[in-house]
Amino acid sequence: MKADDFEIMDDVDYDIAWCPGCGNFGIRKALKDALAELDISPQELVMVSGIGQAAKIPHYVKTNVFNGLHGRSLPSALAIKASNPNLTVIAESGDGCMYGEGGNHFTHTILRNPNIAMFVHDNMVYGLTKGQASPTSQRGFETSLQKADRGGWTNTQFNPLAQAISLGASFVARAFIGDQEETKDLMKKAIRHKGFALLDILQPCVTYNDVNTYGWFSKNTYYLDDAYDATDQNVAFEKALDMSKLALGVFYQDPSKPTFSETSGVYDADDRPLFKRDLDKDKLESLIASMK
Ligand SMILES: Cc1ncc(C[n+]2csc(CCOP(=O)(O)OP(=O)(O)O)c2C)c(N)n1
Ligand code: SF4
Repeated sequence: MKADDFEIMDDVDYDIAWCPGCGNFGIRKALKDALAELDISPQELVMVSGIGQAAKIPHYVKTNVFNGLHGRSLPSALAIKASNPNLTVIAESGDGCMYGEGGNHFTHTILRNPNIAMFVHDNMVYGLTKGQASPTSQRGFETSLQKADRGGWTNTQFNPLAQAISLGASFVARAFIGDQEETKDLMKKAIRHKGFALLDILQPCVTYNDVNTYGWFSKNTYYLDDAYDATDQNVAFEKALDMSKLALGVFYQDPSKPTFSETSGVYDADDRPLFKRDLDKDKLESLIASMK
C-alpha cells in the first residue's frame, strides 16, 4: 500500500477543519504512513471515533468509518472487532473524549482486551468546545472558564498511562507528534500488537493551549532508552507515575494476554466472522420464546 491510498481529499471537495499548525495534521500523516508500511488496505480497516477535533480524523482518511457519540468510540470499536476479527480496528479520539466522557468505557475496554488500537490525541484541552480544561490539563492551567486569579484548573491531572498499566492493559505507549517518524513507529507497534493497545499521542493545540506547545513538549519529554524493560508492569507503573518529565516509547507490553475474541467463546467452534454464518431461525425463535 501507499500512504496516498488513504488520501480522501483527492475525492471530496471540502477542507480539513483544523487550525493551521495543529498537531492533528502530523498525526494524520503518521497514520497514513503507518498503514501503508504495514500494508493494511482501506477495505480491511475500520476507524472509529467520538466527538471533537481529534475525532474528525476518520473523516479525513479514505477507509471505513464509524463516528459515535462523545466518548463512545470504544464500545463501537469492540463490537466491530468482535463481529469480524479479520478487520483492523483503530479507535481515535481526544483526551477529553476518551478520558473524560469516555472514561468508563476506557476502563472496561482495557479489562476485556479486544485486539484494537486506541490512539488518543492528547492536547491537554477541549479543543472543539473552545478551550475548557480536560482531564489531562495541568493544575493551574488558565482557560476561558477557569481563571488564573482563582487558581486556574484545580483538579489533579489525570494520568492515562498509569491507569491503563494498573488495569493490566496489554500495550501502553506514549508518543509526541513533534517527532512524526517515532509516532509512526509507535503506531505500527500498537496496530501490530495482539490485544488492546493504548497510544497516548502528545499533540499541541495551537489555538487554545498556549502552555503545552511544541516547545514545551520538546523540553518536557524524553525517550525511554534501550535498557528499559517493557515487560515489567511495576517498572512501567513507576515510570508512568513520574510526570515531572514525560517519557516517550513503549512503557508496557504483554502479548500473551488472551484477547476478547479468544475469551468470548464466539470463535471457539467456528472461526468465521458473524456475517458469514447462516442464521439459525429455530435457535432464534426459541430464544425469543424463552424471553416471553
Ligand atoms: C456527552 C457530551 N458532552 C459534551 C459534549 C460537548 N463536546 C463536544 S467536543 C467536546 C470536547 C472535545 O475535546 P477533546 O476530546 O479533548 O478533543 P479535541 O477537540 O481537543 O481534539 C465537548 C465537551 C458532547 N458533544 N457530548
Ligand atoms: S482548536 Fe486546537 S485541536 Fe482543534 S484544530 Fe485548532 S489547534 Fe487543533
